[in-house]
Amino acid sequence: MKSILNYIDGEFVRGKREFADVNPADGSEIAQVEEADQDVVDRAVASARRALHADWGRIPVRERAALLHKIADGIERRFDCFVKAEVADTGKPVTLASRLDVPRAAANFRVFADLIKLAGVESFQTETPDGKAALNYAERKPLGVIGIITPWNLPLLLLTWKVAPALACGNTVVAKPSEETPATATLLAEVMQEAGIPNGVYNVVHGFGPGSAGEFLTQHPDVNAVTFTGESRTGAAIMRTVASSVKPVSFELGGKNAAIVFADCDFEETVNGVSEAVFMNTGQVCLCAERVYVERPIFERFVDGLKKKAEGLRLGAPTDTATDLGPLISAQHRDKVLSYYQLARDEGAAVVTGGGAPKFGNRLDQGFYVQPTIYTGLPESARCVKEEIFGPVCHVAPFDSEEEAVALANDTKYGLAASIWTTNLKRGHRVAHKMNVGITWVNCWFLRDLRTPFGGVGLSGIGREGGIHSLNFYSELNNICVRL
Ligand code: NAD
Ligand code: 6OH
Repeated sequence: MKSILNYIDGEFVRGKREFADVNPADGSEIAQVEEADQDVVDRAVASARRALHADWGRIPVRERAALLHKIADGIERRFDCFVKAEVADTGKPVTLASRLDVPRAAANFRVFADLIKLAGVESFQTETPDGKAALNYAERKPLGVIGIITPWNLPLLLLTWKVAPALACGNTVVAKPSEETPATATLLAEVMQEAGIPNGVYNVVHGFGPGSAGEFLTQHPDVNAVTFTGESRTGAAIMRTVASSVKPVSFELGGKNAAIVFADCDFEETVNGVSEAVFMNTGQVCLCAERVYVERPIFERFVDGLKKKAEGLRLGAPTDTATDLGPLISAQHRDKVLSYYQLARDEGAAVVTGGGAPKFGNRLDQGFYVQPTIYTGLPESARCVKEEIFGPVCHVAPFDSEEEAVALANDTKYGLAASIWTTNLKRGHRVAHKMNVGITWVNCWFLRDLRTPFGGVGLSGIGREGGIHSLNFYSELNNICVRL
């Protein structure tokens, strides 16, 4: 059986305990993962600190950027390996990993390599009371050792989304990938070695959250900042852990995102777009739309169109290029999503399609599949309309006016993303301005430009990453004021 190892100071190291890495498509065991205990995490943090004080923060930006491009080259060279590992760990269709996850991992390194070369700093010429002047300019310094904690839904994409800007800014990192999807973080360590990244710059510790590597890392006194993507509740726990040492945090958390469909939308394009927004990655994307609001004149027709799309999605083996939807990540998550399917019925929903688990009659029956599911008829107060389910499911409700649609979309404690579907661009802009979220798409969804701010309001997160926002989080700015 294959072992997935921690990576510390340029070496692959074991822990004192192991846990199983499971393929969600059939429940089979892929590998044994070496769990990092307190001692292993301490060694990882110490190695990152040594590397910070050695070369990494001081090598010229141009060289650092060139090394980041080499990492991207390495990911591209091992494209098939990364796809295979990601598909086995997550159960996502091979077509999705090839189109989204692995290319984005390489792009994350390329974008931040280029951005750090171009990034300037603020400077101000200040008039002094005696009629003279002073010059203010900010200096960008590494923040230090960054603890990176990431989830299982887009493991490599979300890990590299943080590693790339952190390294670009001269930091060193200790990454703890999700216990469900450990493989690609360790594979990335091999790429780091081949690219010539100095030892200690990129470290990986495997394990769980509380009482394990995640908690050991976030509470470590030598970790200078924590960047986390995952559930809002976990974000709150991490915040409590880092409070006593006042570490800066960047949090990308959950969502209960709305799609607003106006009667004047391009119907076909919108059915396709909303279907993607609800079902991509089996609904396990923080940006997925779980609430769809449709203007009443096209409500029935739209629900029917979305139903046909859902029923046309092929559930199957993730390795099959004909598969549209893979399983959920784990038996536990499957049970959670199925319990929401039951709850929706208990809360009075009408089931448009789905609502259960499929039967394949083969080994996939040991996998964690659920049917793509659409409900209507729930009151806005229903738990299924309020709570993040994180599965291939949405509730569709009608609305009668623009004001009502805005009020419905904003009636949530989350605030990550919204999508608006209309051919009236004036209205598209107007409604977008009223969305209480961090990211609004008009006539598209999950269309990314990595220079743009990315994050959420309310329970959906703290801070923004992307472009200059990432560079600012992963840097300390020292303002220098010189009297002239
Ligand atoms: P999770 O919060 O359960 O786990 C995320 C990571 O945190 C894992 O590595 C886990 O081991 C670690 N962890 C758990 N408890 C911890 C603790 N007390 N201290 C330190 N680390 C701890 O999230 P998940 O189930 O892996 O991912 C799904 C969730 O992530 C959803 O809520 C989804 O919306 C959210 N998400 C948000 C974004 C975003 O950009 N906003 C992106 C992806 C996923
Ligand atoms: C959440 O599941 C998706 C997050 C996506 C990003 O962070 C990104 O940069 O595209």
